[in-house]
Amino acid sequence: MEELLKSSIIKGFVFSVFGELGPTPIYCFPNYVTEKELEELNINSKNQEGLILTYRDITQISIKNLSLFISDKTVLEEKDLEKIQYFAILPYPDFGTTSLTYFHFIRTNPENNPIPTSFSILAEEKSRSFLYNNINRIKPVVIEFFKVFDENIHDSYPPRENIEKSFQDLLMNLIEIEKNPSTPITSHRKMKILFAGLDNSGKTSFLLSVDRKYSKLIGLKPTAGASIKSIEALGATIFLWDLGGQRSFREKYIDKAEIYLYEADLLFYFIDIKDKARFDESIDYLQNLKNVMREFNQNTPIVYILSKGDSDVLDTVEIKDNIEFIQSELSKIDGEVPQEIYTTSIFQIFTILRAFSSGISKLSPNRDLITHNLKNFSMMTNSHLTMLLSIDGLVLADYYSKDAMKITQIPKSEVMNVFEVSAPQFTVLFKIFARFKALQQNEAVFKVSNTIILIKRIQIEENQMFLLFLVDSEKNKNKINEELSGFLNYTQDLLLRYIA
Ligand SMILES: Nc1nc2c(ncn2[C@@H]2O[C@H](COP(=O)(O)OP(=O)(O)OP(=O)(O)O)[C@@H](O)[C@H]2O)c(=O)[nH]1
Ligand SMILES: [Mg+2]
Repeated sequence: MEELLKSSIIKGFVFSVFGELGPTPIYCFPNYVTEKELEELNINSKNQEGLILTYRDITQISIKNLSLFISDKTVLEEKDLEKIQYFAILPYPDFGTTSLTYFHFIRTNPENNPIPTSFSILAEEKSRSFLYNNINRIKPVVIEFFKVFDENIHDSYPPRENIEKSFQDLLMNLIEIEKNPSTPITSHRKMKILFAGLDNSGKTSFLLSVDRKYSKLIGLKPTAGASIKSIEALGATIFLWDLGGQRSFREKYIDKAEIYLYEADLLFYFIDIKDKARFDESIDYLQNLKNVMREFNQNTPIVYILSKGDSDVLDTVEIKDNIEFIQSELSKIDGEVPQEIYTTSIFQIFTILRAFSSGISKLSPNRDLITHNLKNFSMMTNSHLTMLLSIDGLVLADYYSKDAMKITQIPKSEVMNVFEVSAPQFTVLFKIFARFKALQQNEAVFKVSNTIILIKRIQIEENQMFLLFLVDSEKNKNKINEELSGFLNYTQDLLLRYIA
């Protein structure tokens, strides 16, 4: 096993539980070294290729992992605990590794409470794109492994020798994935996002809006073939492929799918909501794209954009019928109404940013655990609604309480929309005022009828982000300030590895 770890970009495993004495490492591969052994290793330092961890190191890893997971102050129903499972990608700069960590509860015997556990697959930091790009293949392997593993844990943990073979089998399964990764392993994560849909469906306009180059929106020409641009976001390079939608180009994408559609991390599919005459043609094209992508065995998530939903037409019977028709057509293809459908309009730039950020967040393995922490933080600080936004106004995570609807008197179906659409505008206001030094502190307060919207600027290493809160009164600020550093402490690493 030690030799296998040396040859792989996977450098080690650490399994820990939250036991009676707090976070405790149980199994570690390669085995940890004692301080004395470490000294000897340092003296004749030829044996340095593998990961060398002391007991203190693996205790540090357990503490870091488990404090992230059980930051939960809310008492969950016991039966729910066993359903909870998260994956997250976390940095361990001290050991030159990045982990894919699996969190779940195990029940050692029926009388005891489920125990929180963490299992970290430590990979070389410079090869961490492997974890991001293959996470959907790694996840089922790990979940299957623990189904069997959990069965064998009763009142005590079997000795390491007895269990090493099963961890070795797990490692071999992961090495199989490493041998034919879905994307070449690089030191910098690169992503490919496709923008497809018929000609004139609004793809290029959407992209220009994302780019904030509003002035270029007038007099757009149809896109000839694929136009590729890249943006840097949250530490990754994201390539945006605008696939011009005229028929001849569409045929080319399908014929040369290995260039255009291969290795796509995400697809935005556009349907012009006003152009009923072409709905069938558009659904056919979508079906073709999906068929080809299925052949590549890539599970590319799709975000549907119903474009040209300008506010003056959105409430008309015609457009409502069109939206309903498209939803039912899409559910015929997918087996259910897809979750990610956004109506956008270039006249409301924030509808576009919101759809875009929902797509980006789909690329983050850490989103679920961040959301979990944000919920916890919101409950502790009595915030009815909380959002975490990137400096560009992308919504990285959000939380809504039932009270949010009552207080704002916005109907349930609308409250999320209203805030997701308006939150980025608050960050823009904040930035404008900050430039004029109108803001003394890193926060701003907006009074909206009898509620308060509080915006705080936060710093996560070199990245600035915003937190937006909906609270009853300014008094909540104290509680928020008290709890903020704790929240940032256990969320920081998740944010640093959000997508890259
Ligand atoms: N009213 C309205 N018009 C829009 C909207 N989005 C795009 N348009 C218009 O639709 C037309 C086509 O938009 P494009 O963005 O060029 O469409 P495309 O999908 O890139 O087209 P191809 O490059 O040929 O595939 C332009 O005249 C845009 O101004 C919208 O939200 N509302
Ligand atoms: Mg175009």
